Amino acid sequence: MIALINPKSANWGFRVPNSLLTLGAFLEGRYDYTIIDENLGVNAVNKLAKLIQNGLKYIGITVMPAMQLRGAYSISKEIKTRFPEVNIIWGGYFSSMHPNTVLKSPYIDFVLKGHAEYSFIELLDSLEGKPGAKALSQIAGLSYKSGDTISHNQKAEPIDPDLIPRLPYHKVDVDKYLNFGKTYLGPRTIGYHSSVGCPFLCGFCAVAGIYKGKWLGRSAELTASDIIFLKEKYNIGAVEFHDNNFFVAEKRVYDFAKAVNGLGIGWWGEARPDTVMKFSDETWQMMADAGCKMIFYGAETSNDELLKLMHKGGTQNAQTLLDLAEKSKKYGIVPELSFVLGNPTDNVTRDIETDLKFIKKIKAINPAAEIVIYTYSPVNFEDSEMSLAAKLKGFDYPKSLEEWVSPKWQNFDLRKNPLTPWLKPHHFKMIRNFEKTLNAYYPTNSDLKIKGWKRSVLKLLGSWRYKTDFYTAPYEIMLTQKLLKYRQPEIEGFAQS
Ligand code: B12
Ligand code: SF4
Repeated sequence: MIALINPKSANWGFRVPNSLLTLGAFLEGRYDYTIIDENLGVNAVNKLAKLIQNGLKYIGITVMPAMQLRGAYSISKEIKTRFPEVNIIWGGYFSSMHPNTVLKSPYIDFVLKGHAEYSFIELLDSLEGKPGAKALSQIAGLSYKSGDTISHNQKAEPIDPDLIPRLPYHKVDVDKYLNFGKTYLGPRTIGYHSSVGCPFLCGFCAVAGIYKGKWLGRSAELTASDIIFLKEKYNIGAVEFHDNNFFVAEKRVYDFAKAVNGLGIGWWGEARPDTVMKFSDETWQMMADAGCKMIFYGAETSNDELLKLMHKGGTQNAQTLLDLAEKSKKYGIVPELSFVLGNPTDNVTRDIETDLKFIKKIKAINPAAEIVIYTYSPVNFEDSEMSLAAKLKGFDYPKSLEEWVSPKWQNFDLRKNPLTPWLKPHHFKMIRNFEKTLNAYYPTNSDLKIKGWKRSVLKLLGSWRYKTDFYTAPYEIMLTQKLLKYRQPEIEGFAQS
């Protein structure tokens, strides 16, 4: 028996644990396994302690930064201290980016970096001593330790998504995830992953660091057939495509949209502005007709020079974003534009101010556009100029898991406080005060609780500040935010695309 653990990943929402279901799809018929999801209120340690008494030897934990990392660390620490013979295996983005730091901890035995559909089984076969099993040193993507030495094997290549069988949804209580609440996209929203990687190499993005410009998509036919299955079996009403870049191939998007047109499903995905601006009007129309309600874009900045420093690639520039705002308005597909401010440039204040003005320009063209503002947090992407610039300016990562799970670094992970020495408190205030005013003057459409009079009150409050560019100390807005409990438009956006 193997236990796959999804430590709690957020306070405000969760979706079916696709990372673990994907591993499960390959374990089916080979190893007996169970999925334990702390997002559903289960205490993983208690469950694991019982399973270990009944012979459980292997625990696989999926680890994203922040809250999930904290949970993964405390589960591993408690289990390893009480049951040192159990093997603890970490996978997922955090461990893939920081395998040395993870394995320096006495509580984790193995890290599988990147995609692990096959390597997880190879590791289990090897530990079980199955005939013909590979030696640890031959398993792609594996990092392991012997004594004080940590070894890293060559990288595991992502597999063709068409080879992934339909996920074993029967292993989780799908209804519990679907009943989590109505989203802007519709009722009973499910998360689905239809491609891996991304063809671009943006210097601030964890995806680029892991996939190095590789993208592989599940065919439109298989993707649509899974969605139709989910509609028939679980009556889903909406889909969030969690792909890093769902819209890479126009034909795949068109064919998928055509196949689900008429099902009455709302959907959302992540795209690059320059890619979709090259789509034909026919594709845009098909997307709109088939229920595409909102698209998340990595707008990043209006500074074309900075885009080059970011290695954004493609043909994206400030004009692309203005054209995109216009086009999205025409087809009624809300653009959710994510900006990254506070980059390591020679004039941080000027660059932030320029972007804030630009955001107002976008809103003037398309008031429905949602704006998400992140502050630049370096990712472990050694060959990028941005990472180098960050290091030269005095930034470095924690060297232990204990430090990573401290409140200071948890805020870094959540992009609340990037801890970059060039971003001073006044920069931070400037960004957050603007954001508060913007979200009052234009309350987000995706917050279903803010309707009618609440919207009017907020708009009125934000109005004079927004029109006079005076954002300092917006206490009245902060108080209203507390009273009305409205939120920033960031929940629909998972990644920086
Ligand atoms: C869905 C999602 C979420 C959901 C989680 C939903 C859930 N299950 O409950 C929510 C919304 C909660 C979330 C939150 C956050 N997320 Co998130 N999230 C994603 C997203 C979009 C999809 C993950 C997914 O399901 N992938 C599908 C599966 C099939 O792929 P996979 O996870 O890579 O799994 C494979 C391998 O990694 C490996 N693997 C994974 N787990 C395990 C476990 C074991 C044991 C093994 C052996 C292998 C293994 O094998 C799998 C199959 O090959 C990714 C981006 C992406 N497209 O992957 C970001 C992503 C993982 N998130 C990220 C981040 C930063 C966050 C946040 C910390 C911050 C934020 N502002 O978004 C928050 C944390 C919130 C908190 N309070 O702590 C980053 C991580 C980057 C990094 N530097 O490490 C990503 C990559 C987005 C990005 N591009 O920046 N997220
Ligand atoms: S930021 Fe978006 S486009 Fe750039 S590498 Fe990451 S996922 Fe791809």
